[in-house]
Amino acid sequence: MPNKSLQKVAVDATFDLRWLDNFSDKFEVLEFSHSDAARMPKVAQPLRAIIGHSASAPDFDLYPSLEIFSNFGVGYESVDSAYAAKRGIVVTNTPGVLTEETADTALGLLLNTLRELPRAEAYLRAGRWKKEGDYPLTQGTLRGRKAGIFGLGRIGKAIARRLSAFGVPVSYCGRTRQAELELPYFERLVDLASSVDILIASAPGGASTRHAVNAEVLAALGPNGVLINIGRGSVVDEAALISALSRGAIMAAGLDVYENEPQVGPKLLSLANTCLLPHVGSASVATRRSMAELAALNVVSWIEDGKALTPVAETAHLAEKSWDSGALVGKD
Ligand code: A2R
Repeated sequence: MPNKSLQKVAVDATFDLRWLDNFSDKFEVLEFSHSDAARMPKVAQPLRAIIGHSASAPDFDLYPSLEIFSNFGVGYESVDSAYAAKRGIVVTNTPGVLTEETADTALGLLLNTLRELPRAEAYLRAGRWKKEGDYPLTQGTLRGRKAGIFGLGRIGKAIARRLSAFGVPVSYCGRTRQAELELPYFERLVDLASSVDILIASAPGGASTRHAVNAEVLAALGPNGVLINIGRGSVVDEAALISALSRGAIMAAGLDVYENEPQVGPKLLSLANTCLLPHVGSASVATRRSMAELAALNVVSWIEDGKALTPVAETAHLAEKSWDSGALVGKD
């Protein structure tokens, strides 16, 4: 049995340890919140692993012995994985286990936005049905629409499968055409937007997608168009979106993610043609548990077998520990 005091793992306090059977028996677990991360080094050395949500280059530099950063979530743009790669630290994420849940949420959000179902329920609960009569007919409907997906990856494809079952044709935009798919492909987002009346963003965050959905794309989507964002808030230029919604340049928007979470500005909140969710795409007990298990299994597998299970692309070459590396000798 390895010495537990040499198996120090720091875990973000928002991560529910009760989901991880035996995890605390194997490792010395140090819980931290973002505000105490800077104090951690005093107690955390030699730290081997972190399970968390974000890490900058200076964060990584606090921990010279760190071997693995296990990101709780599939999106990892808030982890400086390029710097981690330089330092020889493997970064992992939780792909796959949240795909279907997030796609379900996207379809719910789309229907709620078009058919105003949350507003209709609020109308009933306020006693207005009995007093004022039927809820007004909705301008929005899914019938007769065409959808475009920005970021046709695991989640995007799961959304496309659902849309297909709903009888909605799908096309997509991404950096590369996926030759094995028969769906129409658009290299430019503005061209995708002008050919559909539902635009669904399920692309990752980060510099390469920042404000990809801008005023030009929203204008191309047009006055009958609906925007759904289930990926990352940074992908949409929120000021341009508010302007488009206020002017009727697009019809409506359904958002699960925002530029400055958990702040949602008063302008967005005041617009009647929005359906706003508090980043709940994957937020069921079962799915968060699966994500927690995968995040923890990456750490267990790394420390016990020298293998990271789901490394991110930038650190994929580090996914198998080199046991004869001088830097690692004596750590077990
Ligand atoms: O561009 P491609 O062909 O590599 O396709 C990926 C696309 N994508 C982009 N599209 C346009 N511009 C970019 N700069 C760009 N970077 C990536 O997004 C791929 O089709 C899709 C991402 O798919 P996956 O890697 O399979 O991620 P998954 O599991 O679907 O999650 C998507 C995002 C996460 O990154 C979180 O931000 C959020 O959903 O939960």
